[in-house]
Amino acid sequence: MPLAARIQNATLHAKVMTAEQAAELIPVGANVGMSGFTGAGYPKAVPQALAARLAALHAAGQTDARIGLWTGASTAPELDGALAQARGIEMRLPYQSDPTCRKLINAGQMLYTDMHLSHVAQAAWFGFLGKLDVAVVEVVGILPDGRLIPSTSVGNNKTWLDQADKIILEVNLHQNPALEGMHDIYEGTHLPPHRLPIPLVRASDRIGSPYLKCDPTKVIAVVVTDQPDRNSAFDAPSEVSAKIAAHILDFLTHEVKAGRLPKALLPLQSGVGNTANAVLAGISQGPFENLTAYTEVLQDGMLEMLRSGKLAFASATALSLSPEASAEFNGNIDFYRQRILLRPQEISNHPELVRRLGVIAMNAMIEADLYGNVNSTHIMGSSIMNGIGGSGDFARNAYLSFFMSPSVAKGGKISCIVPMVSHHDHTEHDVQVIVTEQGLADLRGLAPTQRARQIVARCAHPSFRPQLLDYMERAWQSGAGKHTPHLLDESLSWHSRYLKTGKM
Ligand code: 0RQ
Repeated sequence: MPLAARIQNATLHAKVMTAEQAAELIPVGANVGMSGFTGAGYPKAVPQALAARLAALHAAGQTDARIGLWTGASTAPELDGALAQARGIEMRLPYQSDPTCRKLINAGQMLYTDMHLSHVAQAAWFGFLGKLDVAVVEVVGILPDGRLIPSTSVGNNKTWLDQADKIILEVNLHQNPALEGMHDIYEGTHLPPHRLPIPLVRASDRIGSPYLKCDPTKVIAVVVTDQPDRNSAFDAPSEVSAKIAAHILDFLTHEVKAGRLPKALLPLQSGVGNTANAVLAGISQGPFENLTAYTEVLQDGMLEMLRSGKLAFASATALSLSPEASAEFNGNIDFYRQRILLRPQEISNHPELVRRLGVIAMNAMIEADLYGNVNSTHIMGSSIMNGIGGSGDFARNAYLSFFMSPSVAKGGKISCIVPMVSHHDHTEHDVQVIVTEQGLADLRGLAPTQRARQIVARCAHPSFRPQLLDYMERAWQSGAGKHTPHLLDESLSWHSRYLKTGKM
């Protein structure tokens, strides 16, 4: 397809320049809102050119040559990786999963605001995050009137384009032009006190336009790229994740029999990673038909379910596909366009909609405690792993909220069931079901001490059960008359005791 077919607006066509020229237009110290969500639809050239420019300024002694970097969620080495390696990020929000970013954040050399993904757009509109100076957004194409065909993720692009003073567009020729029509950009999100109900009652409802609006007078540069999204392949489901999937499948089957779920279940949300992908593979083996998804990331597992017909429709904000799944998606895009809508993340993760639809939320965790509090973000209570992402948006508002992980980490040395979580992301009030390969604890309607018994009996690894039971007994005794008994000194030092003594 010729470039003029991708950039149909003559004024914007005249603004085509190199990534290096465009990067020169981003002021040092600016807050920059970039596209990108779980390795999809991120700008591929300008961030690398900007990283090179900031690195050169550092080398010349300008140690404060950094930007504030806002995105939809995690991106890829060409964006997060390049800017982090150049020491070019002052403040990062709202979610990342890049190894260099993680290292710098945990070393105190990069600031990080870890936010619920549904909150980001409104926080920007409220002015809570400061001024957004520049938007850098990957698109598939530009229409004659300047409207944009979104790419493989929508994320916060609508807000960045609205809010930023200046806009740089990356038109990626590698992205399939047939993505046109697969997006649903809702414009009706007003600020309090003028907010109205969002008119979405089914996962498949279209409530907006397929295009992003963009004021052409704000566009300072258009850069043309031709590169695929950098998504990695998923592992084949491990024995552990297959067992987790089987427990969830049994539970959902039981809930249908008990009349608490319809046969087609309720819209599914699934977190990121191999375990989440394996759980979808498990559900697709189950007896359910005509399923729907209301989720933020569409991974290989869901694509497979769409193809097999198990899943009738999927609403998300991003595609996060392995290279093989991406090839299959592009080869059959007309089929998928009938069955997928990509929306802004403030809609895909919106509490009102998650609650209305009765979403079944399934997210991975780092650890859970005896009472069902969950840590999704911090290793040993202090070091950030990725961030809370959308897990809290879904968990708090879901019809059913699952958290899952293997029962042990680090080759069995660390228990993922602990007396007290070392960092709280999801409180006991938002967690209904905990699942490990050992089993599933249904916490609905239980008091704290009942929850603890279920979690230890069903989810803890046998090698850690005696220690957990010992802790519970002593906490129960010393905490007589208390609602949620704890031995505070011991619970807080659970992991550090292991590291010091080699024993729990
Ligand atoms: O570390 O790679 O160094 O060995 O943590 O653990 O088991 O590979 O788990 O890839 O499924 O990720 C919660 C991090 C799980 C992810 C989390 C160590 C373990 C390993 C990763 P190594 P696994 P997964 C919607 C939903 C938050 C965002 C979210 C996540 C590493 O799912 O980021 O849910 N969630 N978004 O060894 C010490 C423990 C440990 C531990 C694991 N208890 N103690 N280390 N590890 N448990 C999507 C979006 O929001 C975009």
